[in-house]
Amino acid sequence: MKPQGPVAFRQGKELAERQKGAEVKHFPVCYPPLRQPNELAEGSVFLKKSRKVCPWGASFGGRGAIYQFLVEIAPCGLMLAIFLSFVGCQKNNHAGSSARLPPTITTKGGLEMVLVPTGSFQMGSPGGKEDERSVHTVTVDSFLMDKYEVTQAEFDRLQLPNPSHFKGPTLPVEQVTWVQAAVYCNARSKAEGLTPCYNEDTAACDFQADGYRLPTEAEWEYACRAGTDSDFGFGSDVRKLGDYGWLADNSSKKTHPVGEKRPNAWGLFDMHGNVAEWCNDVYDKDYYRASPAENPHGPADGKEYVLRGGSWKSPAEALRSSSRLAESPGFSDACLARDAIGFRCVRKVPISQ
Ligand SMILES: [Ca+2]
Repeated sequence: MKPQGPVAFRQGKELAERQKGAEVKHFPVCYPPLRQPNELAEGSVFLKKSRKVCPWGASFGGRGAIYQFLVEIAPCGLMLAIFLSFVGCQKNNHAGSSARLPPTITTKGGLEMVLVPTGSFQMGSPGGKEDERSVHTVTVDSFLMDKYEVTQAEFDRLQLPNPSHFKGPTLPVEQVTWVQAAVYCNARSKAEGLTPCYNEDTAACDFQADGYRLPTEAEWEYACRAGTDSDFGFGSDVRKLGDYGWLADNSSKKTHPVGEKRPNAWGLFDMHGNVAEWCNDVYDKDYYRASPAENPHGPADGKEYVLRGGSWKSPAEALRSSSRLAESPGFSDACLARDAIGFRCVRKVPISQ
């Protein structure tokens, strides 16, 4: 029998097809962590401006973006040597001990990615919300992660429709469904001659493929922590949060160009705030109680996908490294915070590198 994929994906895909070209009529309240006292008023304004939702239709792939490949900048051999050296130094890394930045590469498409080293960390937070409290040791393999949130210029480059509310080439793409994010991943893979990770019919992710995909929830938290075990990637002093991210307190109710705030210890920008970021995992509040210790990929099924990092309209609490959010993949509840939802990509470390 042909696999049908996660319930969440099927619902998102069906909804996207139903709503293609439809007028937005109703925006129910979204998940609590992103709900602010003033958001209902903001949402009312947004409703008047909105015309369409879910521009992704039935077409998952096949977009023939044509552009000239750029040359990989990082010398492969030297980079591998540096990377392996760095990996050896990151085992059991803790707050304050990460002095060296991991290497970065520039992809054929011209984007910078950070070589996140393999390692182990404590996932979750004993003082967090209920779904974070089953703190457990997780080990993840090394991977490449976008240094910045995916921008609207990137969608233009790959000739994909820009779904964003706030327009600007250096702004992160938002109002992007999980499905649209997966479409982007596949398009970016094809444009660089890589094997797409996502099955176009089932949304199943091939983790062995060399193309782009969304990070697992474990990869995301590991990268956000960057060797720390504190509330944020820079420590636990919430007064410093504004130096590292855009949140409700400093965003002036909008997204901001990626990379304007300070990066974390591994050189990743906007892991706290600006746009909340889709992960590859289906969300389950109890998943931590029984998740695998090595490279967990999330539950097999569910109605929502994981969002991480909080956003420009979130309180500080939602920007914590371990804070978990979730949303339906196609905004089936017409989430009020959709203009605060974006993503970044990861990719396997190429053997040749
Ligand atoms: Ca972010």
